[in-house]
Amino acid sequence: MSQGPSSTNNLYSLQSHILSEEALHPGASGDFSWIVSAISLAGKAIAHRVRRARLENALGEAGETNVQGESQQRMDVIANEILMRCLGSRASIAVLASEEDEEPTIMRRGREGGKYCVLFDPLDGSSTLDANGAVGTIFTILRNDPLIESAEKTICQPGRKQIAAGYILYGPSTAFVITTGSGVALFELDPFIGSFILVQRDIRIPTAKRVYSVNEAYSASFPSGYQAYLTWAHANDYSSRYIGSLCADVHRILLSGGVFLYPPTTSHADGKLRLLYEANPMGMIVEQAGGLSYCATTPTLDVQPTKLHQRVPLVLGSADEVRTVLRHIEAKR
Ligand code: P6P
Repeated sequence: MSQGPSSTNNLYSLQSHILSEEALHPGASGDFSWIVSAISLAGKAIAHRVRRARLENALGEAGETNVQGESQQRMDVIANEILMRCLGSRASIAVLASEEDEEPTIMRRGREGGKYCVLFDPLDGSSTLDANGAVGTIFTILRNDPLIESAEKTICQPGRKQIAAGYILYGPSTAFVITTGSGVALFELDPFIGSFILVQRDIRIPTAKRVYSVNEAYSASFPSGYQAYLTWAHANDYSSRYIGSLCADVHRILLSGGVFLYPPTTSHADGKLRLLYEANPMGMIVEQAGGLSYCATTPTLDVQPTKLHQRVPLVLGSADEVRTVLRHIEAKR
């Protein structure tokens, strides 16, 4: 993590952080910094629209079903459009891919340039917006390979190859969490100056915390190893916290520890969460903060993706807590 000013007494913005990270890479062109800057701009614009959504009658369903077979919320469409408009103008982007779009959007291929691919879930958890719940934008940045013809093949890279990952959580405050592979930094939006201000650098997840986060309504259909873990947790004074919005559940675990589980269920035999733009970015953040992230018994970041909207089971959080879940899964294999 770059040695910028201490986060306690100086005003240190996301922009300053990006530029100081860039300075660590001699010869950096600034293309990557421009992309993070575009995501920051999109985050501010989406935060504004999320906060005004009820006043502007922008809540509820858009009347369409997305590629996931889920009913699209109007705010999903608005957030997706904002991200496309902010990122589309960056010359360094070859491919954009969104949870909301069936196919990747090819911006530049082959000799047209474009060093990076950006994948995102524009507004994860948007169905909780009607109840004023916290929602988030999840993003990941990959290198482009101009020699690979297919855009989908280009972005199907294991999570270990991500060069940056993060999320923007629209809650009581707007939090911007990012890692570029050397620790995790937390910024908070100061709406009065319109900047994301550094509040914590190099976040470390507590190695243990007796809190699990899972939708227990589906537990009867969980594989037996996950059921055995829950039975063990119930007998060992664990408490449960589940918001049902991935960014909010992960943010709580990042700051105070615990373990998040989304096991295979009857309706989602491979798990519900998407590998490329949900599990991988969250997995990189959690690993960079000293935690663990697994898809069944494989480290999330080692899973080889095969398609853009591929779903996976997910267990992530405090290292000791994830190991306890894995022990129960292994014992029932
Ligand atoms: P369930 C939101 O729809 C989401 O994709 C994630 O944000 C969240 O972790 C999960 O689904 C919640 O799923 O089945 O518990 O409602």
